[in-house]
Amino acid sequence: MSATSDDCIFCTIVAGEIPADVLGRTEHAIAFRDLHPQAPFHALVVPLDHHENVAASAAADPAVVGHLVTLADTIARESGNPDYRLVANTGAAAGQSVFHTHFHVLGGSSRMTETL
Ligand code: DGP
Repeated sequence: MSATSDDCIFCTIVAGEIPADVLGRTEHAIAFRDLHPQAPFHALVVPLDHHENVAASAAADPAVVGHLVTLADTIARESGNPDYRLVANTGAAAGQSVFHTHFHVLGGSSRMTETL
């Protein structure tokens, strides 16, 4: 496990070194709007500690996944989206482009994008 990775864009957001539209933050995780939204509501929930995907985070500390799901539910409800999808792409062939654990939180329409 490593707490941060020098070349990771989400680590730079966690550190406050580049701006993000932050929707919530806990001692374990941060939530911010996706730069390229694929649904009317599209946020990312990201653990503060760097791991390459959700399985690696779960292996290091299973509670982290619970923290991410709880933060996702909080920001979805607070933004008026009690119905939402959580998506965790794992591996490049599955569409993962940022190799720091994250869930997409998608809401705001009946389909909530089926392509992610
Ligand atoms: P994935 O392809 O599943 O790894 O999702 C990565 C998402 O991260 C993608 O939807 C775009 C988003 N993203 C990439 N760089 C940035 C950034 O600098 N800021 C924000 N807010 N989102 C980013």
